[in-house]
Amino acid sequence: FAYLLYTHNKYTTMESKIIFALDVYDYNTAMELARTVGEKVFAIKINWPVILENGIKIVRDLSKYANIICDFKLADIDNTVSMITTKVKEYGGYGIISHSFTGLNSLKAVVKSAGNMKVFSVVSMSQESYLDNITEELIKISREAGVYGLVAPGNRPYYLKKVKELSEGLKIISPGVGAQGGDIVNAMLLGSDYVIIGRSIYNSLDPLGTLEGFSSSINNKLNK
Ligand code: NUP
Repeated sequence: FAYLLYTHNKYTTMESKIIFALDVYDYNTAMELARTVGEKVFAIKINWPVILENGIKIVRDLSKYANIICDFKLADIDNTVSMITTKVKEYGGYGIISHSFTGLNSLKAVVKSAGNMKVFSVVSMSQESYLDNITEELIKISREAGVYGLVAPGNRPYYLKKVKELSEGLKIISPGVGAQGGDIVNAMLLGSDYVIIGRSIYNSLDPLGTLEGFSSSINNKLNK
């Protein structure tokens, strides 16, 4: 338990507005990227690629360098989402991402098993083909379930703005910046609290420099 407390927040720059999406397969590559950028980001978000290759234990290993958010996009019955969430907590996850279209009971089960972990629910996606017709209801369900934050697209301004208007103080984290065409400053101005950036950073020749470039573009434009 003490180990978990120690790893949480120890190294991460809480002021950073960037969540790094670490979508690689290879263990050493993942650890090296985490070591390089961990101190400069709010959190590192991992997804199925790195888990399928390495197993859940990598959450604990990566937690040495940053808060880890597990983007598992849970979408199942209450018992199954509880079992998955419990495992993520056991391995020191900082946060977990769940879908919300499965409804209140399922999302409540995630929040309950998450304990101190932050739960973020997807209410709109960066994929243009996402079915946005129930976004308003998804936000309502999310609030009722007691999630910490919402996932809303940083590359689709209309939907990001709409989510922000209905979010009532829930944190908004936004993918879609960089490789998917979204602009970091626009996303922040429209209401994202944190932007999620993957390929633009890990595919660049200088991941740390690229990350710092994103950070300074926020600081330059938003602090004026
Ligand atoms: O709507 C979403 N869009 C999206 O890209 C919800 C997500 N969770 N993501 C994830 O964010 C996606 O799976 C990937 O891990 C990251 C974006 O990465 P990139 O496009 O910056 O490389």
